[in-house]
Amino acid sequence: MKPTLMSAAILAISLLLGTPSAEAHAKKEATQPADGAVLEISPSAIALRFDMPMRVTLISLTDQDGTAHDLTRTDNMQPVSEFSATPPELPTGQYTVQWRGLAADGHPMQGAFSFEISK
Ligand SMILES: [Cu+2]
Repeated sequence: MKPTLMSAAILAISLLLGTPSAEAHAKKEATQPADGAVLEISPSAIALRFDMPMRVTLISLTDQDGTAHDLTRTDNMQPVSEFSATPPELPTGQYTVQWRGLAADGHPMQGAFSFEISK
């Protein structure tokens, strides 16, 4: 086959097989605080940046005892590339943020990250 035909054939096959999941589309690009961060003060925001708009359907912040801390959202449940929510003043401890979302391409996504507040 000529190279162009070969490319076309490979493209057709990959379209038939579909896109490999999770890796190929929207992913969490960065978080605030960064995953594994050790902070000296309570963070002013809990934020996630995505490479395509994401409707965040659920986000939770829990401490080392499993106690949930309410986050105040500002996204109105709309798809956003930059999600941000405000936590209450948090005491020292270890925290985990868990989220679920629906990407603009229709794929459900989820993830988690952790940080610590240590004085
Ligand atoms: Cu996707």
